[in-house]
Amino acid sequence: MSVSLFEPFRLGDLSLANRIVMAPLTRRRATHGTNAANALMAEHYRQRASAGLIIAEASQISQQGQGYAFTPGIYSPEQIAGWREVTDAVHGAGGHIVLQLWHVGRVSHVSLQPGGGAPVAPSAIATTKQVAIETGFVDCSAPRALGLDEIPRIVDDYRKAARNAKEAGFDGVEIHCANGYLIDEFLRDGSNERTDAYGGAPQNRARSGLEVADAVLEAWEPSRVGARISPVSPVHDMADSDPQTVFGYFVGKLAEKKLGFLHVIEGATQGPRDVAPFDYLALRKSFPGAYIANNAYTLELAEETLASGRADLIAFGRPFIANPDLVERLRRRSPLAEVDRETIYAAGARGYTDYPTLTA
Ligand code: 8OZ
Repeated sequence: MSVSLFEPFRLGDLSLANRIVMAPLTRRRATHGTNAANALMAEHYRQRASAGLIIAEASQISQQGQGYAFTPGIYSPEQIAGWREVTDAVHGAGGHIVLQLWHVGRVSHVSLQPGGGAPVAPSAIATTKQVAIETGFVDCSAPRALGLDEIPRIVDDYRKAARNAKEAGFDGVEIHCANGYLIDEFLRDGSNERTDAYGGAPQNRARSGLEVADAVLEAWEPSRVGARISPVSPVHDMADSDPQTVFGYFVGKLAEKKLGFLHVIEGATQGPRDVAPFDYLALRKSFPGAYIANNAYTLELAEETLASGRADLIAFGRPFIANPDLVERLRRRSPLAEVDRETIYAAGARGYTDYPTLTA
């Protein structure tokens, strides 16, 4: 039985208008000083509300969880109020929107950290990659290894952030377990050399992510909670000796907790899909919730993937930047507008809310 991208999909008790998901896209448009979402962001998301589901950009759960200037947070009253404007705008346009909960781990810089301290990570292993602070790109600062007593405090930050997302009017949350940020750093053995209950065997490396899931599930029905993973992505110097085993274990446990969706970056983040062999279908089969496939999907590959039953929903990231009406353009098989790379992470409306629709 063949399904189309443009057919509705039932995600728990939510009725999504189609199977097209807007992937989370970091755009660094939060209000300077408060890192709160704002009217400009509300307009950006409102323009894209024809997606079946919007996964709003990664949002730090605490100041410690921030790694780039001007990304939005979800831990202060101003930030909750800012996101409320966004969720109202999307709901007013008939869309659905969940928030991605983010702790960057070692991908940060001392200037963004509380008291100018070192970023935190499972182990004191630095990434050679850069982050953007207020003044431009800089090398990530060397991280320090988290003490055992600090992990419950971070889990608690996720618990509060999950509650805040509910207060802000989101339809659910996605736990960011991908791209070399904190939970991913625990999962993969290239960044986790701990010898305590949070390192070593896959069961231990998955522990912090599973504790976070439990905390988030105190605020949300499982059907409204998802997780995003990138099992073989080398982004931020990430590596694992046996990704199939550790991600197989992690996803199996998320399935036991009845999470509503699993969102998988297949291949390299912002890169090729075939970077390393991995059996994504095995993950899909072990997870009874919705499988959202992501990374460089074309219309053709998306249709073929849905038709073959390898995914329930397809997440498009970069195409949504320049095509607010991506759903309509795909439906009409119209050419897609090109992204202006200069304004992806810039400030203001240019390259953010000024991309026209087909009919404009
Ligand atoms: C691009 C720039 C900064 C952050 C991710 C949150 O890759 C991000 C991100 C992407 O998940």
